[in-house]
Amino acid sequence: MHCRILGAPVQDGAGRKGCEMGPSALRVAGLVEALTDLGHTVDDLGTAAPAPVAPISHPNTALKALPEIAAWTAALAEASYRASDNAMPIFLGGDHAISAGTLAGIARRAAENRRPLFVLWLDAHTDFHTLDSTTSGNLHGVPLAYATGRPGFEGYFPPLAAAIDPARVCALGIRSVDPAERIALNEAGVTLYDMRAIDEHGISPLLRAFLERVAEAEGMLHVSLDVDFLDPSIAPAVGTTVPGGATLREAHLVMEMLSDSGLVTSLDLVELNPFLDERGRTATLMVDLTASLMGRRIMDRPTRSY
Ligand code: EXY
Ligand code: MN
Ligand code: MN
Ligand code: MN
Repeated sequence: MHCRILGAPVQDGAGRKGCEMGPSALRVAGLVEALTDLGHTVDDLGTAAPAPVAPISHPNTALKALPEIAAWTAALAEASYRASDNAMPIFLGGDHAISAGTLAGIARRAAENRRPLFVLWLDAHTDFHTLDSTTSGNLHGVPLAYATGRPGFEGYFPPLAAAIDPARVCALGIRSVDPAERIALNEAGVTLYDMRAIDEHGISPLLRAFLERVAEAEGMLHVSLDVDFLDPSIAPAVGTTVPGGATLREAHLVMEMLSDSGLVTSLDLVELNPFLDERGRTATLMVDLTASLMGRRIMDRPTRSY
């Protein structure tokens, strides 16, 4: 497969600095080599450049870094849209605010191709706040709300060429949802599998049901992998750790099932904060999970202790 890598070192959407180093850490952890070793052709486009913006004020005074993020996501959306040949875009965060841009760009591409777009959101959080409902003001908590067309982003984030249908979103690994998100999620119809559902049923039947919907609709599938989907014991390098996350094998099973499905058309790797890592173990795990998504089988996996 032809993959196209784009780094987006956004960190102002998170509560603590450090995600700016994410793309470099993933490259140092061998992302490109892992993909080429699997026989993929990799174009590494480097890093999206920020666009200068005039400062904007917003009634929610908790908001931080609004103009910068809006500009970043616009540039990213354009880049992902422009990269719309049959290559598979892989976006390297940067905090999860970059997915406001990646989702917007991919949704535009799906609409032009007249294909339904599905999203698998692998995260402890639903990132479903609006600019009005967020209380932390951290914009990594809003990308899914923005991309599914929730109100209040007009004039602050770029207008969407196409909104993603929230009924085509599956959030897996959830274990930290704010009250305002919970209300919105119920109304929106997002398929929400929290860690209780995973513990009770296992990953396989939950993910299989979603993948059958994608296949049935001949849809495109965007996967957004937030480091904090994983349990902090195996992935400490993220600023928003939540105990009780996915195990190493649960995470690899998700990726192996996605690989077998052949349905994935784009990927975000987000929230890696190398400043919080321990000898690159989290970056290495994210690369290994990407390799599983891109076809590496368990028998071919290098011996590692994360
Ligand atoms: N819901 C909380 C907030 O809005 O601040 C926590 C968001 C964490 C977001 C990280 C990227 O997943
Ligand atoms: Mn090429
Ligand atoms: Mn997230
Ligand atoms: Mn998260």
